[in-house]
Amino acid sequence: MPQTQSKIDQRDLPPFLAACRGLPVPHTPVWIMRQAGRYLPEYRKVREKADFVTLTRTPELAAEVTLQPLRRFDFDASIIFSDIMTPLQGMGVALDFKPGPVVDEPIRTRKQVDALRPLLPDQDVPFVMESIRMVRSELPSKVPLIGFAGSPFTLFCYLVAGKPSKEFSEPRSFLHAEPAISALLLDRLADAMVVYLRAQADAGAQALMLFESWGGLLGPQDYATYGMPPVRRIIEGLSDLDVPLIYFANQGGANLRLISDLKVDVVGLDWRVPIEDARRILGAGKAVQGNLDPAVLFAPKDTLCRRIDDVLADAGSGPGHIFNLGHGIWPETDPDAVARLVDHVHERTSDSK
Ligand code: 1CP
Repeated sequence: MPQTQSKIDQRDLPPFLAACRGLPVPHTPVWIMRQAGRYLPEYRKVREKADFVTLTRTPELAAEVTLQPLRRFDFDASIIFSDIMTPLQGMGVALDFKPGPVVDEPIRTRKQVDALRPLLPDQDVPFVMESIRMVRSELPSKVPLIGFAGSPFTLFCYLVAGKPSKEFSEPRSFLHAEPAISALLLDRLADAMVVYLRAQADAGAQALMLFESWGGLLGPQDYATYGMPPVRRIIEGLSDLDVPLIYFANQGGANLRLISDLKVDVVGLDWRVPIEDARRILGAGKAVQGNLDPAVLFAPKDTLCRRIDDVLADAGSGPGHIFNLGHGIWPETDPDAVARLVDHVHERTSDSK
């Protein structure tokens, strides 16, 4: 009896949530990172009237831009419109978006770490939870909503460097010059992200994603020492929640063996990693998400479809693959290419799994 019951429950799961759990799906679910954004004319129109921070802090506007791509494309998931740096503003960090995050006073001292307030999501960033509730009330049940946060090391990069960078040399040297202050800051960030992600799940987020956007800058030894422990702390802090956790390991190919130890449901991959290799290293217990190079969306239709087929072939015929780009979509992308991508993934994989 309980077995029959669980079969029915599983069949009713939206494809995205089924894939997160490694369960069979009617088609490979697809969504794309930064699916709400500047490549959409309707997003640019909203941005003419409101700056980015106003967008994130006004639930009606955040909900509107979250839903915009869902009106155009048959995506299998949505992601709440916000930013990884938004909760840090709630902890007392003064920053602006130009358009990347720029911190008024980069963190370099113990005193600055001590001055960070513990995050109280309902008090500090209530608009995020309100946006989640609004989006949930409008989304069809087959399209789950993803809540998200930055990984501690990725947030650390912006806090210590104070601005976007390709190499993040200050944060990386700071790890070695000031290991104790670094570890303290990383732990503080982990604790804040636990309460932040829990609050998003309580408000209705059906999956949680952790963006390790800059973890790939760390070699395995430093990733194991500085990158992983605060991620483990977050995973443990969320372990009682029945919400799948996605870990986007940007440029994480060299660290996959270590990542295989993390108790996450899904690992997001960039295009530099063959999915087949990643699956072998990660083991059967984890689903994967990715990993078309966003540049390929600029190819002619036939090539785009062929390259999508290559990603699907790389992912193999087993369950537990969510189609996505290997990183965020570029603002110059033609929205028609996105429509083609979504439709092609669905057509190619319908009832084949
Ligand atoms: O002018 C604008 O419109 C602001 C540009 C912008 C946008 C649209 C920023 C500033 N953030 C966002 C939204 C955003 N950021 C989302 C929205 C939801 C969706 O995907 O549709 C998400 C998930 C993020 C997360 C984020 N912010 C990450 C992790 C994902 C990734 O790209 O690796 C990172 C690294 C950031 C920092 C950030 N915020 C904004 C920018 C331009 C950046 C990148 C800066 C850099 O290059 O280092």
